[in-house]
Amino acid sequence: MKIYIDGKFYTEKNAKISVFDHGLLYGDGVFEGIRAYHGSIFKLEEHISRLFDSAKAIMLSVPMSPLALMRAVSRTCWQNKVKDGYVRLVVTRGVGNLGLNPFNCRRASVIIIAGKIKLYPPALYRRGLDLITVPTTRTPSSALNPAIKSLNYLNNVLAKIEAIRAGVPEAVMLNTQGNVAECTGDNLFLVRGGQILTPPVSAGALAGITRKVVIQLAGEHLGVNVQETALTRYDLFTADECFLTGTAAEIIAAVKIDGRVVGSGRPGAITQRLIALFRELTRQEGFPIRP
Ligand code: PXG
Repeated sequence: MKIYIDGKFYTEKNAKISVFDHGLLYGDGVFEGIRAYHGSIFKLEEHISRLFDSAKAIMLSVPMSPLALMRAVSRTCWQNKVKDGYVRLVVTRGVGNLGLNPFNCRRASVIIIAGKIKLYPPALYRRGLDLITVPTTRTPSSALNPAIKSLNYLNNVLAKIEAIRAGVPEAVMLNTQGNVAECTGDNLFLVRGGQILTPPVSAGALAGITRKVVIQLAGEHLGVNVQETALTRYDLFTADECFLTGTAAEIIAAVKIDGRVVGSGRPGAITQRLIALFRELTRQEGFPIRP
């Protein structure tokens, strides 16, 4: 594997960053998880744009232009012969001293890893997920806005631990008001009476790129206007269908939540249509992988 760090490629063994990088010392940095399908990078511009927004929010100056970054992502895929895979793009605050002042760090570092994606097993896509709501709430936006895709993922990691220890693969996170925010690495949607609902980003969710794609596909192909509205656990329990969206998971049904069977207990019709539409779109568009 060849890993991109600040303009150069390194072998996996030699791809190293300093122990004084504030990305490590303080989780100070931002990232993106991006997918390639059939030799093209899906929604690359949107990912780069969100990365720049996250960086701006934490006053991190990305040391490359958006276009140069897009080309670097493409080159890293090419170098690794990745046609279908996963790209992790990380911008760390860079090397500083042992104090949290980010302004002592000279220059941000850009790291790009292109490899294989770990998926939920295929059987889970056919059957659907079992979810629980967890005690750890999503960080309020007044503390650390969940819209920032930062290297500070402990909030999500704690929720993931709670889910896995309870024997389910993913957690539903609530906000401090008790409304549904999102899952640890996915956005959440419900279907009820033919309507599709999802929490607004302001409830404490990342503005997911897959989420946005699903909203567009539902509008254009199913004639359904997705409603962004506050959702409670009651709404989860009484939904006809539930599904999660994310770059890693793509679209996956949830069929049980806190022990309540969702709808028929199998992936629903609207979920399945969206999965087919999403798959089709990933075949049609993307930023080409080039040397
Ligand atoms: N919420 C959170 C908290 C996320 O981290 C999503 C929603 C979905 O957003 P996108 O833009 O992907 O539709 C995410 C995305 C990983 C990994 O390696 C995590 C994400 C994406 C890809 C890989 O854990 N999180």
